[in-house]
Amino acid sequence: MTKTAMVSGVTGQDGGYLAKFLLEKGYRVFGLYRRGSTDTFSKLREHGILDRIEMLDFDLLEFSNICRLFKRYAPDEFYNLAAQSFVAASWEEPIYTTQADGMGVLYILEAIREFSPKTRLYQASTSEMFGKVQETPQTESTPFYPRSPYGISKLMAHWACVNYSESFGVFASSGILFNHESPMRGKEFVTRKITSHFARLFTGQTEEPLELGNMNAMRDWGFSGDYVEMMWKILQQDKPDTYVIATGETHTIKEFVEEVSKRCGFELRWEGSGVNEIGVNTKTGKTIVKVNPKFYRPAEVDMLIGNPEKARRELSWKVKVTFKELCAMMIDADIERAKKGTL
Ligand code: NAP
Ligand code: F7E
Repeated sequence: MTKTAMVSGVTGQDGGYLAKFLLEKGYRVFGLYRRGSTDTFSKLREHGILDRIEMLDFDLLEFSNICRLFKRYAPDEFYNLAAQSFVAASWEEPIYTTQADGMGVLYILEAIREFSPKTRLYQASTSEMFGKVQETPQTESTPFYPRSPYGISKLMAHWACVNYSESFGVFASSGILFNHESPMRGKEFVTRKITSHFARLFTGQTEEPLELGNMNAMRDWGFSGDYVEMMWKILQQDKPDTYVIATGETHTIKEFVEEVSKRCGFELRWEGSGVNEIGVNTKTGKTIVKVNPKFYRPAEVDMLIGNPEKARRELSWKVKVTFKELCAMMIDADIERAKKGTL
């Protein structure tokens, strides 16, 4: 029989890759999206899958809507990717972030418990729960220390999944995913902010320098297209569990800039330090990167690096796209878009 999967947050970066992956596996896919005044389906169109997904209205804050979805469709699998996912915004919107990313998950768990107890839930947990890291590298047993309202609300959701599994037998699993990027990444996140700006510099569409915050922060960056397969694998296990998905490598924001810059054929030289640090194109003498303290965070997560040993062992997880390949993939895609006028 055809399996059914619901994907919340289907209009986002991971939603598109996951929906595509599930369609290729033969699933009937319901895409859950929130109605807005503007079109949010562009990523699904770019993936070429919009007409193969059954799109349904969904909002994390609307319990009655969530109950109706489970009552009507009782999907085999539910992937909860919907979230206010931008860490920086979570200090500006801490209450909304907590309602959506924390309470929203409780609504889903309650609806499953009440109306669809056989549904398996995948919850999008995050390395932001490790925040001010208590151990390096981070594993499934590293103590949590979130550093933002986003991290706190995701931690609440994470424990709610563990608790509903233990209390009511709900099949609720979490992937603690470290940063993962792609050409479909939102432009507010640092990697895509860098590649979209460098694509415009490269094609001569701007001469303005790229403004960044803390370039010394370090992240364990993987490719979204690889990580969605792990979400699916996590739900195919015999019992609910938690898995760290990461590459096991970490890089500074500055290294990401350098890699992208090199790919564009720019020679970059760093001058100054702290808020006065700039990146100069040695050929033109122009400043192409500068610091703007406006992008610093009230509390930073300085360094993340995951140990995906459990996923390697139990899910046969292997890193396919390296850091260098990821940078190249993202800048190449943005240069193509810039040339076509679709950036
Ligand atoms: P994303 O691109 O920001 O997508 C978020 C999705 O959630 C969008 O489809 C958005 O819809 C939807 N959404 C936001 N608020 C909603 C609400 N109140 N009700 C219903 N839908 C709502 O995020 P992503 O990078 O794909 O990440 C997917 C999930 O993994 C998120 O939960 C994120 O927190 C988590 N995560 C991401 C990473 C990462 O590095 N990417 C790492 C760990 C965990 P609109 O299109 O309407 O805005
Ligand atoms: O920041 C620094 C910033 O916004 C990465 C989300 O998917 O991954 C993501 O969260 C780092 C931070 O991602 C700028 O201070 C410097 O240290 O790309 P980001 P994030 O906060 O790591 C986790 C795992 C998630 O779960 C989240 O949903 O880059 N940084 N300058 C900057 N960041 C941004 N955005 N913009 C800058 O100008």
